[in-house]
Amino acid sequence: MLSRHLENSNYSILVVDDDPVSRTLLERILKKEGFNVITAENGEEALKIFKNQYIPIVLTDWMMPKMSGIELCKAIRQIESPGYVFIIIITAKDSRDDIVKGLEAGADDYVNKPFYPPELLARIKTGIRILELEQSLRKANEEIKRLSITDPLTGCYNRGYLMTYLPKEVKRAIRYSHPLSIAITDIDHFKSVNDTYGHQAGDMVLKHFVEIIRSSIRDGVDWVARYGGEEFVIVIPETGLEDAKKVAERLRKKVEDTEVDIGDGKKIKITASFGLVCFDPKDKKDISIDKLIKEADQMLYEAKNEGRNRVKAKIIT
Ligand code: GH3
Ligand code: MG
Ligand code: MG
Repeated sequence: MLSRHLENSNYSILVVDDDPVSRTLLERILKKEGFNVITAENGEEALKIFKNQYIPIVLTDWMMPKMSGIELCKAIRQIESPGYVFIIIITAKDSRDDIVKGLEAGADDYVNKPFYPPELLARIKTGIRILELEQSLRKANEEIKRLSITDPLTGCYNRGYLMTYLPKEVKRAIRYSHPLSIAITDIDHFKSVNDTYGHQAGDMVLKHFVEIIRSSIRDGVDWVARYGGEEFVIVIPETGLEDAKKVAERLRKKVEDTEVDIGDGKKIKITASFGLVCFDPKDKKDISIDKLIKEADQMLYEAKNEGRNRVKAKIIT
């Protein structure tokens, strides 16, 4: 009894009825079961409440002034909510055609007036089962979506995300006429880390490297994606070449200065090279992702050639 009460208290129910006696009766029954109850006198008022807050269960009368239960059902189904809304129509109408009409308007279930409280509560319980199922599906979908864009080793975005979202960054840069900088960074002599300390140590270095990048870029604006083995692309929106150079230089320095714990009490130092490019819509109308990456790759190649552990940068013209 007590645990059911606690569970029910997780659910709010919107009771919509123009008749104060029915409304109060419903409210009393539901509150006794532990539910949070919110009441409204007609569909219009209910919709206003609903638009301000997601309420998972709605019990509504059919015939009401201003907005009927049927219209309310239809309106609720048009709203995008963070979860499913289970709607029960409580009505004196009980012809088969009325029932069909109610269900077609978007109701999940109906109860005849005068209602038998245990039946109503049992139907609400059915609704809760559906709501729980929907929530767990929603969570599972979110997790799948998260995994599909994440590099499992380092936790940063993967190449698929990069190829989907970098074009959006370019479009946004063009739309607002703001510069966009990107850097490709690659750990120097990483193969020798693997060869000397083993693949597992190499993995720890990769994780550490990404951690440094993530903790040093603007949260929610700049982002990093794994482009290939030990190559990462850092996207720095709304940033011109000079400021982006400072970002890359700061990262380079931090990588150089930080020791990486590779287990067994061993610590090593690494360095990385950076190829940085800036696309400025003021100088150039448009750019393909291929070209953007290719140009950054070229800069990275030069940074490697000139001795590694450095930033090479240019404006794309
Ligand atoms: P450079 O300074 O020219 O970049 O030399 P490098 O040795 O870093 O470059 P190279 O591209 O020859 O080596 C990259 C190495 O990265 C080879 C590959 O085995 C290793 N690698 C790629 N992905 C992973 C990974 O997920 N974990 C580990 N441990 N190593 C990886
Ligand atoms: Mg390398
Ligand atoms: Mg490489």
